[in-house]
Amino acid sequence: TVQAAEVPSLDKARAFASSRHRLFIGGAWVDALDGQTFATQDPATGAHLADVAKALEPDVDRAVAAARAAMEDPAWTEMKPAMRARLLNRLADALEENADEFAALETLDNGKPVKDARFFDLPHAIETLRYNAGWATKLNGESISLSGPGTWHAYTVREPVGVVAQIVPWNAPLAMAVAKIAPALAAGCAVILKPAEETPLTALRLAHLIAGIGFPPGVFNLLTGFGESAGAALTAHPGVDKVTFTGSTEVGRLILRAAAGNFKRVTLELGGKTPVIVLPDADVSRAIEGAARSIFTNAGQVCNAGSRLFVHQRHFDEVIDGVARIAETIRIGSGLASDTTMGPVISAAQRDRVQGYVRQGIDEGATLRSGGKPIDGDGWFVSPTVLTDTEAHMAVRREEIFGPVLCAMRFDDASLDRIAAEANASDYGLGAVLWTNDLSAAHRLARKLKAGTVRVNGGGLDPALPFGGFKQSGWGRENGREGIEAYTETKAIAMAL
Ligand code: TXE
Repeated sequence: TVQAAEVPSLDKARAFASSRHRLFIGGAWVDALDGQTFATQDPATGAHLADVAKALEPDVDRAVAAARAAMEDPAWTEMKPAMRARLLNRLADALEENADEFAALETLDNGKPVKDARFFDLPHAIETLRYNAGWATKLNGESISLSGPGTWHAYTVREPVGVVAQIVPWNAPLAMAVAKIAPALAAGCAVILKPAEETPLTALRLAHLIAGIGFPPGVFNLLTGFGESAGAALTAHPGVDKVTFTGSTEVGRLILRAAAGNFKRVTLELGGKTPVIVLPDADVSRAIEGAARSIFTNAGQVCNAGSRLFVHQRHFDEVIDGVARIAETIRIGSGLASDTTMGPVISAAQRDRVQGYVRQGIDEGATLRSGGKPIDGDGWFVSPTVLTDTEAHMAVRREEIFGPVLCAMRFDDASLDRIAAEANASDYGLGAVLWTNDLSAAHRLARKLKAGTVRVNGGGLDPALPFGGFKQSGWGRENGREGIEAYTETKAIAMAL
């Protein structure tokens, strides 16, 4: 048992979790129309955590109607951009004031170590709100020179795309929700957020903050519910202008099909199989630490987790020994315990899926270097695992495992082209990480990799840095200028003088 005193605001978070949860539509808290609810569990114990309203198609209709009304309401459509910025900054302040409670709630709901929630997810969400608040006043068009001076006056403006359905997953529930809400609201859109059914609590708590900030009714709506019902109804709804989604590649495909009905704009952040490449001149101790962090953070449930490790043969044994040693010192347990460095995975199904991949990898000839053993007991835990001798055709090398499982490979004095070809041998193209001190090799290799983000010698996530994938890792980019411009339509206005 974890003492509440150890985790600031845990009592508050528990009280919120067990309170009555409803849908937030048109500025009011309402029950689902047919009154249904569903239960969520604490992944560290498997115990009941919360009962949440279950939105179905008629609730989706209500939320879309409220959001459409907001897009006709001058209180929103004629609000000065500077005021939108102020509201987002107020929300950032409110999140900051309640950061301890949000972190505790995220840990109860998702399982991650509370320190990670408090010192990564929360600051990232707060910074994302402030970053996008800054864009609200800077979404300008261009003046365009058409043929012949004095004959045309032509310019572009950026208008909000309209009603946006935002569907987020469970691995970083608050940070992902905010990464979608912040640019949409900064651009002047109306939002319907659907958190993952596994982790609705921080989105619900955030909606309580939003309700007190001063956004006109219907600008932000929250539907808790399941993907195949609420999510599918949102993505097919003719009243929705854009869908932004983070989740599995499989559901990404379903969303594209559903969106085709009225040609919704679509942004997709899907899976990844990020290669981590350690070149001969790398700082080996930093590379070891970075490679381990890249795959074991959040129990590997990160879309750009470094799940394929390519190490030059000169350092292979040292790097694998180092990563395996780190794996063995990881303390697995409840995210609420102060010494835990890896929490549970999100569900029993996810635990079984990850274990299944490890077994399949070993059956296909991979060598188990560390971890790999099931962890019995309550809660859904997986041990950090390192596999070597993996081959390009194996499922563990090709498919996204979304767990703390690293596949390691050695390479000899291959050319950068060969290394790039091996790293690019994937349907995914989300991220890539290089460890090297050779500036020229770093930049040449970075240009050869088919990945949305290439990090050299570390470097993290930032709301200013575009994030998204090549190939089957998705469509479009979040964050940065591109991220907010994706919530706008460009209108060209041309006048004959
Ligand atoms: O994802 P889903 P799941 C990957 C990861 C993981 C696997 C399965 O490999 O092991 O996906 O996870 C909503 N229409 N990622 O099954 O189903 C759902 O309610 C509309 C990578 O949990 O994609 C939830 O809100 N929405 C990833 C969200 O989609 C639908 C993060 C994600 O769930 C829907 C998560 C439908 N038909 C999983 N079906 C990343 N890129 O970070 C489901 N949803």
